[in-house]
Amino acid sequence: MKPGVWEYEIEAELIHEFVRNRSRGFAYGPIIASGIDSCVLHYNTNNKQCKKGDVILLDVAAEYANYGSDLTRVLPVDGKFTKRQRDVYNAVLRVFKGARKMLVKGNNIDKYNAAVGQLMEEELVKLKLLKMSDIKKQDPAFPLYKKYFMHGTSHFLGLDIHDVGFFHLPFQAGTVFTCEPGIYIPREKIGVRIENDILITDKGNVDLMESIPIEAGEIEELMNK
Ligand SMILES: [Mn+2]
Repeated sequence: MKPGVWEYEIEAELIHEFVRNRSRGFAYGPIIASGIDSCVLHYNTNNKQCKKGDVILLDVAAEYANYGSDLTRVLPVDGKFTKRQRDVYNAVLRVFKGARKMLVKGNNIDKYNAAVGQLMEEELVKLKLLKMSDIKKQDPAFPLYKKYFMHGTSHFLGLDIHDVGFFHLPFQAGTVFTCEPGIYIPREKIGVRIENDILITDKGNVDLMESIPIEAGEIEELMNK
């Protein structure tokens, strides 16, 4: 990962590592999206050269023993986030951590989405993308945060990537959900989504991807080794 690398070259490295570790391949079409395309939710042409100063969003994961996994990370192409990129990254990471805590037995999708939406509103105000005075006046059916975060926070995961499940029932132990908040600002060419897979248990939850670096500093450190 460095300026000048092509998105498909990164794709090639990833499939190589997956297969040599006995995966049968990608769990879904990989999204390797640098620059402005980090804001395109299902970009998958993976056909651009990566530029210094841009972020790159990697929504890529392996299938293993017929089960899917689903992961997203965002890296600075040149190994160092700009101040603004890091601020957006940390905002998404705070929402991720808050959301992850709420993926517990007995909670339900409506309460969960509403609470995540509130966390997102606070972060978007801090990033000066929304004003609290406007949020107070918003139509609850069309919350303003959806301009920057226009997808769901979680879906079921299993044999399929968007697996089937009962969204109207309270969360149950044994379920795996993704947790994937994001903030997308096309005019700044910054799209950040952070995604791990979370297993709900009888006592809280387990982040199945907690060993994969997620803090901005950890990512920069790894890239500059
Ligand atoms: Mn996902």
